[in-house]
Amino acid sequence: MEETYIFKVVIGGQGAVGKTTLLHRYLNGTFLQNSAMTIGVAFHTKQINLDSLQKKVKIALWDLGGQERFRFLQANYSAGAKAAVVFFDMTRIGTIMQVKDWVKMFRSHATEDVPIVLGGTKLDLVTPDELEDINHLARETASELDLDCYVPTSSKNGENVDAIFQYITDTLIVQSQDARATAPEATQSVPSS
Ligand SMILES: Nc1nc2c(ncn2[C@@H]2O[C@H](COP(=O)(O)OP(=O)(O)OP(=O)(O)O)[C@@H](O)[C@H]2O)c(=O)[nH]1
Ligand SMILES: [Mg+2]
Repeated sequence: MEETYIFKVVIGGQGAVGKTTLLHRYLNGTFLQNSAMTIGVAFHTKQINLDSLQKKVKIALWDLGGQERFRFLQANYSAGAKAAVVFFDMTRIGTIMQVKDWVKMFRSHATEDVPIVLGGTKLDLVTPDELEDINHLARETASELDLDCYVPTSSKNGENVDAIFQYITDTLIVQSQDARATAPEATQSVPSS
């Protein structure tokens, strides 16, 4: 019988770093040239069929508006998340300074051990020289904050966009299977007809 897994994934990061544009690329496969600021929060779902495992994964993606004024919503909407991605803008390196606050918020409102990916955006706009320094700082940040991994992305050409969600899906499937092995009633999967 085919099983369906449902996972909530929250997307954070300072305003205008490119969260909505990245989700648009992931969901529609195109670059959104002039994305409007997200007012509050936006919600999307994506279904992935894992034919080889006879499983379906539905990810509920919560795109959190990054502007300071939505801070009160960001925490509320993080509850129950099974994974998170925090983005910074590789062309505005200062945006990496806010990553720590997002991580802290996700760990206190989702779970302490929620898997968190650090994502860099706008890779298409940085030179190879700049990239070296940016990658160095990003890896340092990921290690200091004990994040799962760092992935530089471009929503313009699609580089590494799918890779982020592939990582998350793989991680959550493995976690669910581990959870089922030790406590069958704690699994996140629901049977489908
Ligand atoms: N060249 C380039 N531009 C990008 C990329 N990602 C995002 N942008 C641009 O960056 C701007 C901001 O992107 P958004 O996706 O709206 O940013 P956001 O993080 O959702 O912002 P908030 O909703 O305010 O939190 C838009 O003009 C995008 O076109 C990218 O990978 N490459
Ligand atoms: Mg947005």
